Amino acid sequence: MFKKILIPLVFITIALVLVFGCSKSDNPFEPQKSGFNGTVQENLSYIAGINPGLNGQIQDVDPSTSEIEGEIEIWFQSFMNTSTVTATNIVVWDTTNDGSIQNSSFTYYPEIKKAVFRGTFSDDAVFIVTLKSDLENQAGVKFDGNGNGSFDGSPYDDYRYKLYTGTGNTADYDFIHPEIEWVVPGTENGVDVLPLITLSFTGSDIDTEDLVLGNFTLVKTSNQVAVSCSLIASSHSMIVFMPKDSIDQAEQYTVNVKCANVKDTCRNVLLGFQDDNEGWIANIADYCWDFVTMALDGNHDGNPPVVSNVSVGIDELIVSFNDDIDLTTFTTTNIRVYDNSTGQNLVGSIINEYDGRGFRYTLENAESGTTYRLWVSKDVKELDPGGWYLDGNENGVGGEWDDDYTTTFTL
Ligand SMILES: [Ca+2]
Ligand SMILES: [Ca+2]
Ligand SMILES: [Ca+2]
Ligand SMILES: [Ca+2]
Repeated sequence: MFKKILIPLVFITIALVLVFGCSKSDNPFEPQKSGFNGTVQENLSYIAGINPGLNGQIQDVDPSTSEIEGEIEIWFQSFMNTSTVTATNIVVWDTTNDGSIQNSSFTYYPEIKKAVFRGTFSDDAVFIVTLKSDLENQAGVKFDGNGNGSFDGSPYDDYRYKLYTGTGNTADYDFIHPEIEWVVPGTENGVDVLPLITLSFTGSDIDTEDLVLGNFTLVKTSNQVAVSCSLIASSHSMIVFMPKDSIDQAEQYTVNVKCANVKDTCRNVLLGFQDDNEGWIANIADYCWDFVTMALDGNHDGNPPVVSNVSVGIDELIVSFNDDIDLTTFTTTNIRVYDNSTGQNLVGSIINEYDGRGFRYTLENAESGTTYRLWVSKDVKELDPGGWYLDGNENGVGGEWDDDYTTTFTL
């Protein structure tokens, strides 16, 4: 009797090691076991074990036939809502033959929290087991496969893993979403008027059929008019395209990538820029960035203004810019000085510099020893011919959401 109990226990322990011992990086759908405290999703760790384990081999339980009669077992930690533990929510797919499993049956044993999938599996193939996020335990808790602490539904919160038969290689199939690794030109100015626009992708497995100009567009930022482009090259890791004709000098352009339309060869969707996206969620946002072309003659100016110097004079803060500023933008809305610790506004007057490239902020209300913060809005604008908004983060493109300028000073 003792032996009978012990064997399944040992078996589950082995299965646990197989489930949880696998490299997490290869399986972004593994449910999160930690973090997101205080959220509904924190108790999702209700897979106790699987057999075969992650990337394991499906055994032939009937060697007397040439087919592979196999069994996939899944143990849950929680008592499940039995109406959700169905063949609809636990799906097995043959990726090698792009089909479902022959002669399949599905059984759930609620008293021991175990689900069993049986069927005739093709030999030398790779299979994906998908545990859909609609599976829930008796408390109504569902999967959080993408590990973001919120319920995004299937397929985003599904949990998937791979199995194989014979010579099938589970490494042939991955669940890793590609990201944009780098772009050229980046967010910058001085860009050639006939630029080669290049994007590099992680993973080196982008489906080149998705690398079409319908998914990668260039528009003039001011009027959103599309620029006609030519596809120069594409590969599993890169796309290069360029305008058919020279674009305008000293103008801002926006590159837009329809990430949701770009997938890798295993149908994983492009998420956006590397480490700077929301993960695998519904409605993946387009990725876009701006650049400014070079000025080819003296009648044009392709350089957004930046703050070139801030210094404390006698009773005044002296702020200089590197270009002629539209002085009507030096307003109390666009320029403020705060007490850095209390956030209280320091009342003062704005006096325009005679050279048109700066202002002074009077400090008659400032107190010695106190640290203040100067804030200049991105809405401060230079005069024509540039007419650019402030480039507070000094990346060569003005007026971006994070182009306000701030600095602190102590009297
Ligand atoms: Ca057999
Ligand atoms: Ca989620
Ligand atoms: Ca300028
Ligand atoms: Ca900027």
